Amino acid sequence: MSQYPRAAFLLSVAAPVQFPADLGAEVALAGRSNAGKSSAINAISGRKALARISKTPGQTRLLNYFELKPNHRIVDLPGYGYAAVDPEERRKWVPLIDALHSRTSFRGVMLVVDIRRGLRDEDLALIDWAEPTHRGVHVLLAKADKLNQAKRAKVLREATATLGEIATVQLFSAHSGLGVEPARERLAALWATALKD
Ligand SMILES: Nc1nc2c(ncn2[C@@H]2O[C@H](COP(=O)(O)OP(=O)(O)OP(=O)(O)O)[C@@H](O)[C@H]2O)c(=O)[nH]1
Ligand SMILES: [Mg+2]
Repeated sequence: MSQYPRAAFLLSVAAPVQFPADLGAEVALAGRSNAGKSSAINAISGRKALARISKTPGQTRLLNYFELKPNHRIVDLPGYGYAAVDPEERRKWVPLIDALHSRTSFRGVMLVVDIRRGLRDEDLALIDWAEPTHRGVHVLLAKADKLNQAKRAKVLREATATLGEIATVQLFSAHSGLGVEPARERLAALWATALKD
């Protein structure tokens, strides 16, 4: 059953003036290109075709907002680390990311990491940007179906040790459904996080 039967695409943001009203709560889905961000949005919302899924890395170029229920949004960020992205395009993202960062409704980040790559410096840099003492950060070790149980458990252990207190982490697979329910619970908790000063 769909967890968010009223989930809908809200708008794409290509310039700072286009953001939705800064009301309610929003959580950003971030991660490397091709990590599985759009697939995670679909799995968590329970709506198969809500966010676009690409076979070509770097397809999500804009900030795509989805409203899962009134005043509760998720925003699909452009994936980082994809070398073929034109530098001009990259320059357009910076003001968008800065504008997102200053929004009161921006409560937390779900960081999607391909479990076969594990946490890298670029992911830790993203967590820093999110200011984890100020906002909640939750890591999805995505595409967990690609590894056997022992390997999954090892990556989870290592990520848990690396993250310590700065973020929570779990196994996730949009394809098998592993971890979807816990991810929904974390999303609800992130939305509920009051901004700490
Ligand atoms: N095996 C497996 N493949 C997955 C899973 N989630 C996503 N994929 C595949 O990984 C590829 C990228 O998925 P997307 O959800 O488009 O990834 P993304 O992070 O949104 O990519 P960009 O928007 O291009 O940065 C697609 O071919 C998906 O089918 C999963 O849980 N298991
Ligand atoms: Mg995407």
